[in-house]
Amino acid sequence: MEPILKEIYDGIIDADQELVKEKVGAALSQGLDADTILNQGMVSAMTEVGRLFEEGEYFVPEMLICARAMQAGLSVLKPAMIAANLKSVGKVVAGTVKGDLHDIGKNLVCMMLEGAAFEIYDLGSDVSPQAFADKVKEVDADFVVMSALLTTTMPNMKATIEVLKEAGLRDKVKVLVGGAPLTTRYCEDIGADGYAADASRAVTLAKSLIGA
Ligand code: B1M
Repeated sequence: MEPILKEIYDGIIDADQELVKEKVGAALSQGLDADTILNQGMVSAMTEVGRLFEEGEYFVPEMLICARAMQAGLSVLKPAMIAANLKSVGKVVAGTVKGDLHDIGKNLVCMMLEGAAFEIYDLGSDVSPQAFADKVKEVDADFVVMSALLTTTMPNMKATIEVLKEAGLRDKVKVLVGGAPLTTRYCEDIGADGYAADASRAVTLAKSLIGA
């Protein structure tokens, strides 16, 4: 690996936002292409962060600050990515379901998916079923990612799936769900395509569903 890519990789794992921004800028100045910087320097680092989380070495706070360092680097890289016309792996419409204001986990999932080259349309929190469906139609999405942290708002995931069905959009998208009170069983019961327990697993799941 190029030394500058290793510095970006280590910077993300150490959650050093300023260093990551500086080194991504330096890598671009050295003539490295956006694809190489993204995949070798950044996505691989987030994969390692996910592994450290799954092994119990990193916890949510570490994962969150590493994701912020990744986002900081992406803000520098984004113009070059657009210029290089990097193909996104898939379009994701994401949000926390209606009635639910918890957005930290959903933001983390969005950051990790964005880091894995998914194109994110983040609708925020308290998102109505109709708003999900409207955005899916507008951007021709490949995925709907829903988060719920309250047992009382979990049923709004099913309501969203129903609206997608009524709009004739259900077969065009993969519906992924997550959030602390969710289970695989609940995911199956409401007819979603997959459940992920955390942000790292959400990336693995989304990639597996499109064979990426
Ligand atoms: Co509230 N809250 N909260 N809260 N809050 C919980 C969820 C609660 C468990 C606390 C408790 O009682 N122990 C409880 C829910 C009980 C229940 O329903 N069974 C609760 C309650 C009751 C409430 C209120 C009703 C309190 C009140 O007003 N009386 C109220 C509801 C407001 C509303 O939403 N309408 C409320 C409000 C709030 C705050 C606004 C103060 C704040 C949220 C701020 C924000 O998000 N911007 C808040 C917080 C911070 C929490 C706790 C303490 C922390 C949640 C969090 O951010 N965790 C929470 C207790 C807890 O979870 N320990 C609690 C960190 C985050 C990174 O984890 O969101 O689980 P998490 O996301 C993980 C995974 O779940 C997964 O990946 C993430 C990262 O690995 N994941 C997905 C999440 N979404 C995914 C989607 C996917 C895949 C994976 O799609 C594929």
